Amino acid sequence: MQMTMRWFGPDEDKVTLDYIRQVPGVEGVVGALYDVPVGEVWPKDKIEKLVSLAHQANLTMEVIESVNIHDDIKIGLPSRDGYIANYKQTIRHLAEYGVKVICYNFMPVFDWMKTDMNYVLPDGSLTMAFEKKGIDKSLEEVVKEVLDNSNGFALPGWEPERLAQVQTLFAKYKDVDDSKLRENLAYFLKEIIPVCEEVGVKMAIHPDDPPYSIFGLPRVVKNRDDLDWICNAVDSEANGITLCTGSIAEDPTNDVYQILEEFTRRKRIHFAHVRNIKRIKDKDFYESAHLSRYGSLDMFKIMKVLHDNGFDGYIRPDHGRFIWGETGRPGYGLYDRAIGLSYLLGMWEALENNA
Ligand SMILES: [Mn+2]
Repeated sequence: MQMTMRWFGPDEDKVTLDYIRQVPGVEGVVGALYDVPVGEVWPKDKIEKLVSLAHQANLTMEVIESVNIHDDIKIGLPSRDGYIANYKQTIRHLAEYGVKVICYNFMPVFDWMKTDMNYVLPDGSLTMAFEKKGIDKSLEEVVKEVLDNSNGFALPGWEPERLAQVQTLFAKYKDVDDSKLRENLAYFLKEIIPVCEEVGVKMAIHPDDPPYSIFGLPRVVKNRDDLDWICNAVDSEANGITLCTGSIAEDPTNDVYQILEEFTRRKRIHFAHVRNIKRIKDKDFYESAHLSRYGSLDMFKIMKVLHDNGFDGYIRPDHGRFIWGETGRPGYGLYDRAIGLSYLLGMWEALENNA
């Protein structure tokens, strides 16, 4: 197991590599290029520069999150083949610089959805929350609220230029239902997985966030059966999963422990986002502190299932709250992620010593 933290690069992140390297137990950062338009090839010189910054700080950069997928691939337009060719080239380039895992998602329009970016907890800390009443509004209002409350930081997968045309984007997806989206995902995987096998890269799909349909959009990474379908679509270890405990547990009918156990055993979980959520009512929730007692998930059970089934991929604490007056990109402050990460490592050490 390798513990990592997400890092948004030298220009986009308040949290520097110098700070990250001081968090005990962190071995690597999860990076990405944010200045390459979705669908284009990631140039080697930019990758080299980014990876070498991590190496200079004595950190690995073996996981990329994310190489986003162009809408034309998800919609299944004839232009997808060009974008898939670009994606293959990006995979080859990343492999040359030591990248082992690529996290991605296959959600139309929105990469994730929260309705409150600065939800205040009783102890005064700030976190992100999702409440159904927050999306009972016009699309434009929902988009504006997320973008206006990002504390001035760009949000991954929420490119303002793209979302300025949110109605046009929705219109493009009007003929794409679950089965069509699934077909388009399989088409994409059949194309790229052989390249991944050739260069030693593993793809790792992130579950939908939230893992059910919103605004009538199709969803194909919601639960155990979806993950099973994806794994079988191309039966290769290179066709894997980023198991995000928070996202998958947003649907209370998902058994996060059983899903973790099955797909760890099947050697398909290459990357784990380990965070806790507190269910408020129905499917409403907020992102709590990592400790089990603050949320609805049994974090020890999560770590034990990973450990006992031979997980040897990458972990990151995913998100943290804002505490001690820190501000920044919602979910990605330094302090609470560092605390959460230490807690996860503490449990891992106990599991190792007990084994
Ligand atoms: Mn996640």
